[in-house]
Amino acid sequence: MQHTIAPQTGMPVVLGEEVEAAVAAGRPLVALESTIITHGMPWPRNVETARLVEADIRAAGAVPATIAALDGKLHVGLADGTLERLAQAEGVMKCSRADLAIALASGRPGSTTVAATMMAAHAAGIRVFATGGIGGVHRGAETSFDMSADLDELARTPVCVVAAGAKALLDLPKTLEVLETHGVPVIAYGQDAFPAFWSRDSGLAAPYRMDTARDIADLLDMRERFGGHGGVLVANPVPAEAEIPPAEIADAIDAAVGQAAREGIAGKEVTPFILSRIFEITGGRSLETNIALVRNNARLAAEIAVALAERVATGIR
Ligand code: PSU
Ligand code: MN
Repeated sequence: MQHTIAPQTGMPVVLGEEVEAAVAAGRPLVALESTIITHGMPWPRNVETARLVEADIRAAGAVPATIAALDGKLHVGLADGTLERLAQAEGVMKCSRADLAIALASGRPGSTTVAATMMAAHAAGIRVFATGGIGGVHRGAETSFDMSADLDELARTPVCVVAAGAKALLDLPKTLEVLETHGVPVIAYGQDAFPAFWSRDSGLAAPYRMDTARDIADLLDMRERFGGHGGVLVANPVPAEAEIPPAEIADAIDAAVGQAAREGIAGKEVTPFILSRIFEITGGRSLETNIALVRNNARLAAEIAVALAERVATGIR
């Protein structure tokens, strides 16, 4: 049985059965986005990856909550058949903050980006969210003004996003500057450098470094005590054996970004276009790296969620 809850936000949220039980029992939960399924990876690797990621989270002792807009409701926790239909469907709306109410009001199916997934996770009371990479400030943003709504959402919504940094197709120094301006703590996990999605090291130092999930849980608890301020970005480097070194991915990125500009790709089409071009140019290697890093992020997010639940259980606050 699924129930519609009435969260503070008033969003029409439906919790999946397993998610509802976990929320009620205070068990650790990890939110997952669905744009990576509908717009980030090709069928059938998209649904295979979504299932692996959910299994990784369960193996680490937490409950996965994949989020999507369906039939005018924001579903938090998808049954396996629903996940598969979403992964195969044509014409699914890519929903960031601007699109979510349009999908919900019209009843059209919509997948959620980092921004929209943060909104839904917060409405459902989920504090940790795993994804691949966040959207950021695009190269050439000084003329195009293309900055992902993910950055704004991190500024306002108190959810911890675990990502492999931001893609090197973005302008990473500007992305870090905007996060700092918006008061978003950026923590590199287990290293000093800010990771660059397919590569472990962007060449930029991360503002902070933490080495354990416990330390991150301590930070999240402290931040929540400030009263509902924005999110935290945990930047978890791709596992070494799956990384594509910066010099090897750089040409593919330049070619894809250049083609997007020449073809006049704009708005929400930019990120999916560039990702699929890089997939083609690298002969599919970028997808293998993407899958490895998402799974790695899911495992760390689950550890953080477990550490948070333990703090509540032992009364540390
Ligand atoms: N990273 C990926 N695949 C993706 C995305 C990121 O490897 O599909 C998606 C995420 O949902 C992210 C979104 O929130 O792209 C950012 O899009 P935009 O730049 O239009 O905000
Ligand atoms: Mn954009």
